[in-house]
Amino acid sequence: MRKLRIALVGVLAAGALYTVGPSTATAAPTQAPLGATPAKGGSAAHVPGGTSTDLPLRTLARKHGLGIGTAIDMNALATDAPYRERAAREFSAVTAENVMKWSELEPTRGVYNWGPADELVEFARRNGQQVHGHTLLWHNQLPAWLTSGVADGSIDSAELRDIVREHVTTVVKHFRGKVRAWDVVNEAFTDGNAPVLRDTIFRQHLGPDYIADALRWAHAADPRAKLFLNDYAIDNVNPKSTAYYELAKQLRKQRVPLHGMGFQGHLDLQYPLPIDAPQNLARFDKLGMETAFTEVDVRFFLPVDTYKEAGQVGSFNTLLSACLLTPRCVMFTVWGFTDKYSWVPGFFDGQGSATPLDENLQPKAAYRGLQQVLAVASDPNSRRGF
Ligand code: 9MR
Repeated sequence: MRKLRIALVGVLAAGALYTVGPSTATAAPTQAPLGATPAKGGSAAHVPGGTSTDLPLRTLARKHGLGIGTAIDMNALATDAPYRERAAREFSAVTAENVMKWSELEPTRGVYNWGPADELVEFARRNGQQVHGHTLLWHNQLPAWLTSGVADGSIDSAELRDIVREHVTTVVKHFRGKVRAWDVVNEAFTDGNAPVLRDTIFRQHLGPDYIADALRWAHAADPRAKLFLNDYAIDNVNPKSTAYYELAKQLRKQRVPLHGMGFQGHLDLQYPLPIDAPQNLARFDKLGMETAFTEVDVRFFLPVDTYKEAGQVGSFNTLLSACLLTPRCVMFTVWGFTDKYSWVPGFFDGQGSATPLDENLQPKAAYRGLQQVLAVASDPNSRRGF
């Protein structure tokens, strides 16, 4: 078997060795198996002669008090038994990739379709997983009755406010006690060097305070749920992440119930590695907030080669390491765990291979890298409370 060992340096564990190349579940271990010291309370003990795949990510993450999550595609969960088994085995948290979005939950005004989301919650319960709720307010995947009603003026600003309050309240109450945390507002800011609140129907008709209002409504509906804002391209310290930092500071000063900041982490090898993610997360942590990577994947232009694979290992682990370095970084979630169902090829022409497992659900170098960092990290932040 072709094997190439590459030393990755930099922000990653300096000098750590990554085995890069085709990997199979039966490959002979090239070094002592990971997690030779079983995680405290861990059930998956070291298997003599076994490979690193014998220790699922959720087991390795337990000693850090860190939730390891994935987005779940409900069609795949319904039809693909190996997908279901992997999802249960590897992850301690799940996020609905689509079925908790407004267009899915309320396709017809006043008629809620809870079925698929309830199935996910039940799957999580059976497998001892937490549910990360995604998402209450987003300018995408809104129901057509809502967007067309606002557009043609049949829903005016006062009515929209009532509808939004009702939606937030109904959804959060429905899942009360079953959803650990909510992405209350998703992708509220514009991109670029001078981010402002996006010109969504919420911003237009409810005013800039719609974020504070939504947080208060969600908190009233489930006082125990952790309430997050969530966005992409904010992994580094940059104008957009700073806009969130300023907003979070202000909201918390006003005692608005904002508890967490979600960093999506959709990375692309053609852009710089977000190496100041630790400093970025630290400033939110200092505000007393939880942080989380909520939608991590690492895309690149196909075909796959060894260098891109190595770059992908580094990208995943830059974010994972930033999370481990942050006392209240509670969760590291991938946006799909297998290339079989990833959203990436459908959205970015020519790109793909963005998740830790290949299309046959076999571990890639990226998966091995996550295992290694979880196994070797000496982490003083094990009381994250996930
Ligand atoms: O992965 C989701 C894909 O299946 C949907 O078609 C798409 C619709 O906009 O949303 C994707 O998930 C997005 C997430 O909800 C918010 N952050 C960006 C994600 C990728 O687009």
